[in-house]
Amino acid sequence: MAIERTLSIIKPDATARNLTGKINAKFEEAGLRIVAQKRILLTMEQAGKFYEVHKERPFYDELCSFMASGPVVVQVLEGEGAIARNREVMGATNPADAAPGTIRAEYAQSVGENSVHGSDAPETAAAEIAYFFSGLELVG
Ligand code: FUP
Repeated sequence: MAIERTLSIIKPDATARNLTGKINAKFEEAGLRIVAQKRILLTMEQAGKFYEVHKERPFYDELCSFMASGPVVVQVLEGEGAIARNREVMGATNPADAAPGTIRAEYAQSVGENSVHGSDAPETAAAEIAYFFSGLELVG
């Protein structure tokens, strides 16, 4: 399995509850390295562009409002098969379905306020990393 990079976001419900360190520990325990990280406040427009793929979905407006409601921590995780590995560590979108020990099982509040985002494929990972980070910010 190749070394990959994936885009992770610690969402506003988690930053509000001071869970950044606990979530980062889950990544590191799973062998993922946090090779870039910053805490930012998204505008509605920036959140909307990030989630453009969901534009026609009924939850789109609520999702964008939530993502702009407080600080998020955007980060690049690196490791063997990092895209799939991160999604294992995150757990299912709905915390009710998330496996025990996953971030969403332990910390998510609902399907909307579910604490973390992770890229779902190599193409989306590359696009999402480039959305938030410049090459100069990725030192490995
Ligand atoms: P995931 O890849 O697990 O983050 O899930 P999706 O790409 O399917 O959904 C992206 C985000 O949309 C979720 F994190 C939360 C939100 N969402 C809802 O609010 N309601 C839904 O029914 C599905 C997703």
